[in-house]
Amino acid sequence: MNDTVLTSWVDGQPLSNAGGETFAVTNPATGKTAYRVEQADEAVMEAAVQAARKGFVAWSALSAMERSRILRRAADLLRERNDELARLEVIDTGKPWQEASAVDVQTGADAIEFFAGEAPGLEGATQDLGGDFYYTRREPLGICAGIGAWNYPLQIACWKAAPALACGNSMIYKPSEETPRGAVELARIFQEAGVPDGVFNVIQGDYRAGQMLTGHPDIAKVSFTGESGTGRTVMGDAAKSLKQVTMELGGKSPMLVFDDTNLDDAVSAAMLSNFYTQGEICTNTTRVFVQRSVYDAFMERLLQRTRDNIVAGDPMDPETNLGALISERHMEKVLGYIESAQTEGATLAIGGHRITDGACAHGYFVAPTVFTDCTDDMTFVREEIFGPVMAVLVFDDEDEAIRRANDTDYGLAASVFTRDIQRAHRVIHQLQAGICWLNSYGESPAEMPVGGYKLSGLGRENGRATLAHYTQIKSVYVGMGPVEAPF
Ligand code: TXE
Repeated sequence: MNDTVLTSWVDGQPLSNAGGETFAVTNPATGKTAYRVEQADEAVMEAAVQAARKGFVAWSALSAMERSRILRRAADLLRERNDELARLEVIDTGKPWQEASAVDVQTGADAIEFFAGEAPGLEGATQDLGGDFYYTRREPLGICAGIGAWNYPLQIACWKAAPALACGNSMIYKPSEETPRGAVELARIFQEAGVPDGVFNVIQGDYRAGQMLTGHPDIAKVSFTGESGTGRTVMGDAAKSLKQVTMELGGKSPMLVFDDTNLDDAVSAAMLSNFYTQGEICTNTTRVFVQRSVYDAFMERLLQRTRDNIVAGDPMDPETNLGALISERHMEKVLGYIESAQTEGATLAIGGHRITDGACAHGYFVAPTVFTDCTDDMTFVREEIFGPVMAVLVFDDEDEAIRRANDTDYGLAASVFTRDIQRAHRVIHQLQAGICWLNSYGESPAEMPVGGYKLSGLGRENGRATLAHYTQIKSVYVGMGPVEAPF
């Protein structure tokens, strides 16, 4: 694969830059260059805007039913090609095959199918005003930009394209420079499904390509997925031309394990929300608060299952359930947090090191890591690590747990484990988080809106609520009589 160069995809075909600048994409599991990609330049960006403008005219002129039929075909094509698309995601992300083949493509296709179904239901309202009347129209915004993160490349592209296109908009999408390929595969599938050329375009590159999107006056909206710090920069740049924004940002989410819960379920959720996708999931509940009376039993189960049930290795091996972190730089960042946890006094219960044996020899693998004796003020307890590093904390009573869980600038997700139904809802309703799980973790169906409170974001993705972020309401007042005037 090393000799192929991936380009941007504009107006239904590959488009090269003028200067020939390229960057390498590394396979995180092998540390080797998988392929090279061209950095989009101003000319590519301008061509993408022209194409998106043309595509918008054609696409928004179709009826919602016509758009719906085409998007449903795209969802079917994604599912038909699940395995080949999942393999590409594994090469780009280093995540295990057993995840990519079961989750990444499916959840992308689900979102496209969901919003294809919502499109024909988009409607305005009308009200009789005693003779005169008004009606409203839900109109598309025009050209929308999407900027993606690297942990779920194809899914994130689908979650942004689905509502945008269902509502009649066109899109210019920039995937993360770490994982450029999924978005181009999606563009090809949209074309094959019947989406007119120019409706979904992909520009490749690092933050410079992202800045071309946030700064372009003809782009009406930016939907961003990434770190909270980057999100604030993106929102600031988008504000200059008053673009609407959706921000899906970082988190440092809590899990509360009360003494009456099924501990095996709680341990499953704690492991899912720290080790699945090797901890590179924004909604991860990485602060695990356990009620004191069940702490020993919880820890015994957690450490036994972490010791016995996690298989790090070649991500394409179906047995592997812990893959490689996205890059050497990110691995060093995660190892740095592990170091700081120990210097700040936390006890390393398991893991804490890079894995380099066998198939992991040249990849960026970090062992599943659990710290105990943690305090809320420790750096690794307050900051997002985005790696397989769990902080276990102990609490005594409900009010203390809620106060400590909310003691963060983030507000993305939370999960609560208890069999007491009144306590469950009483606690969940007090947690400052936009995505909450009760006796579960991680499920994110296309029907359910997701998004953060506080520094974890603005707006929502998935669910009917998201349609509001991709349409604008026009009110039309109809005068049925003479225009009365004092002049
Ligand atoms: O983010 P980065 P990453 C978050 C997750 C973590 C982060 C990891 O919590 O914090 O994403 O992804 C582009 N102007 N979520 O490291 O570095 C950059 O090229 C315009 C939350 O990729 O912020 C990339 O395409 N664009 C999410 C994208 O921004 C810029 C779920 C993100 O880069 C730019 C998944 C700039 N100035 C991950 N700088 C959720 N909440 O759902 C960078 N980019």
